[in-house]
Amino acid sequence: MNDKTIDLRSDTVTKPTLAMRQAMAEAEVGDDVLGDDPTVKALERRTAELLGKDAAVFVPSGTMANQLAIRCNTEPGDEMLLDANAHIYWYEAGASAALSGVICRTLLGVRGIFSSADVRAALRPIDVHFPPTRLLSIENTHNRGGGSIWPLEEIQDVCSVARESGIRTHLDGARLWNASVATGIPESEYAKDFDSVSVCFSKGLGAPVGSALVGNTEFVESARRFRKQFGGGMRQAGIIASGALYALVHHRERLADDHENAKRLASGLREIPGIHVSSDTIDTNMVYFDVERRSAMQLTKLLKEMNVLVLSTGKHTIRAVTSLAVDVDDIFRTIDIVRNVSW
Ligand code: TLP
Repeated sequence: MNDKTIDLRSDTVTKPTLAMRQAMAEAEVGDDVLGDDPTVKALERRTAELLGKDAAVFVPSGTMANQLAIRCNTEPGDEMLLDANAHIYWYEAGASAALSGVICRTLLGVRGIFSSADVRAALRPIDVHFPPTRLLSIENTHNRGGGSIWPLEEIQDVCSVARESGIRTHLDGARLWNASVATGIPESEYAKDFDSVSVCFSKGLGAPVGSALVGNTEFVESARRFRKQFGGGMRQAGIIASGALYALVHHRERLADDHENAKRLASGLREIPGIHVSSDTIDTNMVYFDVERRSAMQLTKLLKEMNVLVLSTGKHTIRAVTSLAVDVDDIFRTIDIVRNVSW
């Protein structure tokens, strides 16, 4: 038996390559809280350029980038509009309430994508009873939406409704790189309509640690203050920023391979009786599927015994994510193993 573990739990499981480790070992560093780390500065400059914004701030995680954006764009008691399946709503441990005192109002999107009509419908008159709606957040690609990509026109529409209504806008772009590689639309084009954008280096790009928050100069200055307040000021962070910079330069284009592998996996799974792939289209690197005969927990356990790791995300739903941790052979092996254990 081939005993390599195939890890499809997330694209966060990727490990730094030898060349990336080399770059990290050689990174020039300084005290970043004091503004002295040249590698962090280089990463921030490059990220801001790619996103077409004035500035960027390097942070330890995507969660911190999103939460800083919420803190900077709102005041306690404000309301934020976001999709009911947004990462910020599901997976950030209630941080928007705990750290920013913000109440979430959810919109029911399709695969994470809602419309400008949904935003309009959520708007209320200014009234002493209502929490002021101050922020609109979207996620692109959308994780629980199945790695779905927001159409650019929809983004422009929802952002223009927000702007007309004096609502600020944030993009959770943890996997914006995937959207750009899949559509050929540059990250800067996707980012254009937003006041703030978070991006991650530690997902499909394969860096061990790190995310960034981008926006205009004033916004990023305020994010730096809150980063310190949230405990995210790092010292010789150039070591990890160097891995992120390496990933940005060398691993963006190869995300297309992950997208091909996700399509391969979905089409193999579709052939298996009792397995239903949640969506007809696989936009990027995620495959969600439902299992008929067993609970998702049971199947996850059986697959683990066969060295295939996936995540159960619902009673009968499983998520498999492709990344540089898996190759084509792993995908075909996974399909065979699922076929053998799912019945
Ligand atoms: N997502 C993780 C888990 O938290 C679910 C994963 O394995 O997919 N935005 C989006 C859209 C994300 O998917 C994630 C991570 C984050 C933000 C947060 O990033 P980190 O984990 O760096 O805090």
